[in-house]
Amino acid sequence: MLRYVVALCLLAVSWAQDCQVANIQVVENFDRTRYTGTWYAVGKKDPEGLFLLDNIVANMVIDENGQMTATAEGRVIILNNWETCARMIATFHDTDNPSKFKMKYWGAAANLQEGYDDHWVIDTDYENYAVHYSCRHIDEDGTCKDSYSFIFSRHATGLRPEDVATVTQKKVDICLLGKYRRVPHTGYCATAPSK
Ligand code: DAO
Repeated sequence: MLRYVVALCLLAVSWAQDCQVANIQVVENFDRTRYTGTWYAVGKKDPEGLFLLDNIVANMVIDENGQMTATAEGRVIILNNWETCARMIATFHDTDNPSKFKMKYWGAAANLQEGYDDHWVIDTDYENYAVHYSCRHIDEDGTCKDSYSFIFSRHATGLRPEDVATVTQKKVDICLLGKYRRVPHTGYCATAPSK
């Protein structure tokens, strides 16, 4: 029996580290109601052709049909060199996994990015942190060729010290450790012209 448990553990560890998108583990028993409200991006791994730079805040809502939607904002530079606060809208489409959504997003105004990305909730305690993951392009070997990931916090100041180890382990699990940058919150979107 012990041998089976050890073998299963080893299998789980190797799955977590083979960087196959298909093997990435997401949070269990995801509760979309508890996920609603304001999340501050405090860390970000950028995709190719990065869009949101900093001051990134998302507000998750559940509409009358039970569908998860969001508004989000963040500082961007568009049209070569024009800095503005992008106000974005997103709707989340359910998949057969309750922690894995497809996210359709667009700008409140023209010239902003739009798309249809994965939105996977890797982990969250709902009250302090959430680790998000999106793979835009899976490589031929099953690893992700173009991903982005937000580390969300309920606190604009960052993660609580007691959550750092958990979040770091999740970064390892999704093969993105060392690829994040800190996302500052300076109040830019409170004063900037919006697009
Ligand atoms: O910033 O480079 C990037 C990619 C992010 C694009 C997604 C913007 C949509 C905002 C909605 C986020 C809600 C979690």
